[in-house]
Formats: sequence, structure tokens, C-alpha cells
Amino acid sequence: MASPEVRKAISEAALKYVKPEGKVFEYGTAGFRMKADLLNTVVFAVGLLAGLRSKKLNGQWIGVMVTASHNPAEDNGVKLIDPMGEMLEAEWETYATKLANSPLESIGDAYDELIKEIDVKMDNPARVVFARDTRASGSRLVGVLNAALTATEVEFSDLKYLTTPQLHYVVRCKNTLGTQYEYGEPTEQGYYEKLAEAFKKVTKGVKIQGSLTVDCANGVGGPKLKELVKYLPSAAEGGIDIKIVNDNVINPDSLNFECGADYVKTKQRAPPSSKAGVLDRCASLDGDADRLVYYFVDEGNVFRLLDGDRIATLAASFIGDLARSAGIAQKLKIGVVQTAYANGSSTDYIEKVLKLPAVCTNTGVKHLHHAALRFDVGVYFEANGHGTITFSENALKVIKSSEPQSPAQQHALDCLNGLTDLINQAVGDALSDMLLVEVILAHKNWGPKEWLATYTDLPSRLVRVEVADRSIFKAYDAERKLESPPGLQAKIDSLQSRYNKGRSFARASGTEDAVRVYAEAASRSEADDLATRVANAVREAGAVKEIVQS
Ligand code: NG1
Ligand code: ZN
Repeated sequence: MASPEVRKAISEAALKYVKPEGKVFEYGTAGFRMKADLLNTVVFAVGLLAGLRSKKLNGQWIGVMVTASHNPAEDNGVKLIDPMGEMLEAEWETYATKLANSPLESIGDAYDELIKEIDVKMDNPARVVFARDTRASGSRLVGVLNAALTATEVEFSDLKYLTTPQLHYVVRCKNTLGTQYEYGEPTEQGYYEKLAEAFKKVTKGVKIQGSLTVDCANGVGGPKLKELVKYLPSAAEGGIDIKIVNDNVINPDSLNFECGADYVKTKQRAPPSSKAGVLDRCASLDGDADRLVYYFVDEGNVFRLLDGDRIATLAASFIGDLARSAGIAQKLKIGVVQTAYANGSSTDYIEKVLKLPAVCTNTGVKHLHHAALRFDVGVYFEANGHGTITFSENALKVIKSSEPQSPAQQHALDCLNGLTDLINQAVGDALSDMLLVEVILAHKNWGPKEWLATYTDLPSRLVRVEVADRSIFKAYDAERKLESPPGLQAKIDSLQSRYNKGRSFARASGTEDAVRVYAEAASRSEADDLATRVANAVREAGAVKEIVQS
């Protein structure tokens, strides 16, 4: 039980907020995310829970990130980060949901009930570190977080503005400091130094050609990339010639507006502001810099997207080659983890050309991350550009302790070693992923055209369908099939069988009030047609249910 002082402080602090009437909150794949003005009481609840999570884990640091990623400027969100920089353990998502929905008048009781249910030792210390993206509502929400942590006597550190992956990095560093798993200096500067050091190691002997234009979605990635550039070698010294665009964090409305990774991926076009020339490498981050996509304009003036699937295949092929050159391929189990949104051609390429296992999981990086941990080297990316690579303890041991038999083996081992530092193993990180792509392209001596030539994407279409109640859409088989509403899956199966290389599925979004329909097929018109037909079937099934319910 909380002490009477803490109970009193919670009640007094909670009085300042008003819970939006009739709104049910749910901790989803991206934490809580919605219109920023609805979030006060949710953030308050998350603050209370963060302290409990830390106490439960004997005072390890827990992270709280205030961001709504690629959502519009008027939204915001909040999510918890576990000690190793990973997403919050699934069981605790239900506690977060419970606390966020508890009436304010009795939030102290709900807090005490949770302490009992989770069996938290209240004498343990509690430590929380938090940060936010550049949204205007962030400072108010951080104030709410501060109030919850103060009321519950939690030690906390406010790191102001950070990218989401930077906070994940700091959390992992803080909790591994002084142990054999030490991950780096637990500061923003430590993050830049670690990346820059690793970048120098892996670019030894290679030259990075041309320039890279980075669209920062007018989010926190802009100022942070500018900072990172200060630590990297200049183009003249063998570094990357980085041109930063869409880095306006002064006008809050410009965030993610007609720019950023989500815009580029979903619209399949460059931001209208783009001035890139033919074959220029371009990249887009999202609003909190955990997603990355590349693109370019080819000689025929056609826009070409290089999405998360492309980054995954590029990285898997490079690491596979390095492991072979280093003579350690037999000792490392390398695998790629994707979701159902991965283009079918990328999966074929992984299995048939790279000859690596490809695993499909539910949407949401936490699912991919866990599946990746089953490999020695687990490459995981969502098609939208969110992902990273994990190295098992065995992989690190093999890479660090193998005796090279030749200069070529030495070079490959050094490069692999550098990669384990360059890659943010806690979470998908657009800045780290960007350096990784640049390094690989330089090693392979490839421009974006050669990268694109590895395989040909099947034309695909993603449609958002609004239905009365998305919760009736229940999926299974890594969300590739629907068990409810009844009859819908059979309809989708029958539709997709009519198209050459047709594949389609529908699932309820975890972050928006909608059902998403994905379709791919051998030609653009077939993919569009299949998507339209499946979307109609979803709309009908949703509407039928609505009538049944009323
Ligand atoms: P939902 O809304 O559940 O489809 C979206 C993305 C996920 C993931 C989460 C979290 C797609 C199709 N879906 O989830 O991949 O990134 O947001 O941000 O891109
Ligand atoms: Zn994001």
C-alpha cells in the first residue's frame, strides 16, 4: 500500500485534471496515442505506473517518452520503456490500461489495488527518466508527468527533447552502467560519440559517394541529426555529405505535414518540397526519428521507394557476406523478421536469393523484436521503415573472440564488431539505421539504383477503412487471416485467388480507429482492384455487424 502521505499527494495532484467523458483508453502497440488535449489524465496514470514498474524491478530506470511519432501535430502520446531499452512488457500494458481508465476520484484506490495485484515492494527505490518530441503540447504533458512522479516520491530525470530511440538508448545505458553488459554513456552526447566512433570503424577503407538529403519531418530528428553530424567525419574526411531538409521545429503545425517517412511510404511519393536531382540519395525520418525510408528519382523521372523491406534485405545480405568473409558463418544463425505488410518479393528474395529464414509476426515492433532475439543476428524491419538488428550473446562472443586467419578475415571481423556498436540494438532508430545504410552502400559501391535492382517490388496498395466497430475484426496467423466477422476471410481468399500473385489481408489497426486492407498483385491495376474489392467486403462485413448489434 502507498503511504498516507503519498495517497494524499496523488489525490491532490489528480484534482487538477479532468478525465474526458466517455473515452476508453487502451495501451496499444504505440502506447497511448490520441488528440493531445485528451491526454492529461492518461499521462498522470503513466507517471504513477512508471514508478511502480521501477520499484517492481528493484529501482532500475524506466523510460517515459512523450510523442505521437508520425501522427499530425495536434496529437500526442506516451509510452513506457523497459530497463533494457525495450518496449513495456505486455502484461503491464493491461495495468497501464486499467490505471488510465480509473476515475480520478478513486485513482489512489486503483493505485493501491495495482500495488497489491502486482506485488510491488514499496520500500524499493523508483527511478524514471523521460523525454519528449517537439510537439507544442509536450511541455504541458511533461508537467503532468512531473506531478505524478513528484506525488509518488519517484527520483526522476527530465532529458527535455530527444528522439524516441535516444531515450531507449539512455535507459539501457543507465541500467547496464558498471555491469558486463555496459552499453555506453547514458547521455545524449554518449549516444553521438558511440555512433560516430562505430561509424569511423566500419567506414575504414571505403568511400561514401555523393550526398544524402535527409527529410526530418520537421520533428525532433532535425536538431538531433544536426548534432550528430558534428561528431561524424566531414565529407572531405571520408564521411557523408548530409543535407538536412524539413527541419523546421519552430512552426509546430509543420510536423509530419507533407513530409516525413510516413508521408513518403503511404503516398509513395517524395515530399512536395523535395528538390532532389536524378539518382540523388534521399531519406525521410518520422516525427520522433524511429522510422526511416530511402527514395530517389530515377533516370525516367520516376519516384522509387526503398522502404523498410529494402533496408532489411540490404542489411541481411551485408551481414551474411561479412560472416562468410570472417569465416564465422557456420556459428551464426542469421534470420529476418517481417510483418504481413512486407512486400512478397522481399520475402522471396530473403528465402531464395539470400537463403535466409524469413519469419512473419504480428504488426508492432515489439513482436518483431522478440522474434529477432531467437536468432544470433536478427534483422527486423516493418515495411514502414521501423526496425533494427539484434545480436545474441553468442553472436557477440563469436564476433569478438574469433581469431582471424587472414587480413580479409580481420577486416570482416573488425567491420562486424563496428556494426554491433553502430546499430541501436534496443530499438529501431532512424539515425543509426541511416548510418548503417550509408556504410553498406559504400562497402558495396552501390548507388540507390543498384540497391533497387536487387529485386522488383510487387505493386501494392494500403487502404484505410472506417467501420462501426473495429474490435469485431479478429485476426490470426500473424494477422494474415481473419476469424471474425464470419465469412469475411473466405471472401478475401476467393478474391485474391483471382489475381496473378494476388495477396490480400485485413486487420484492425492498433493505433487508429480503422481497419487496414493490404493488397499486392503482379500489376498495379490488379493490386488496386484487389484492394478496392477487399475494402468493400470489409465495409460490408463491418456494416452488417453494426445492424446486428443495434
Ligand atoms: P497499426 O495502426 O496497428 O497498423 C501502425 C503501423 C505499425 C506500427 C504502429 C506503431 C502500418 C501498416 N502499421 O500500426 O507498423 O508502426 O503503427 O507506430 O504501418
Ligand atoms: Zn516514430
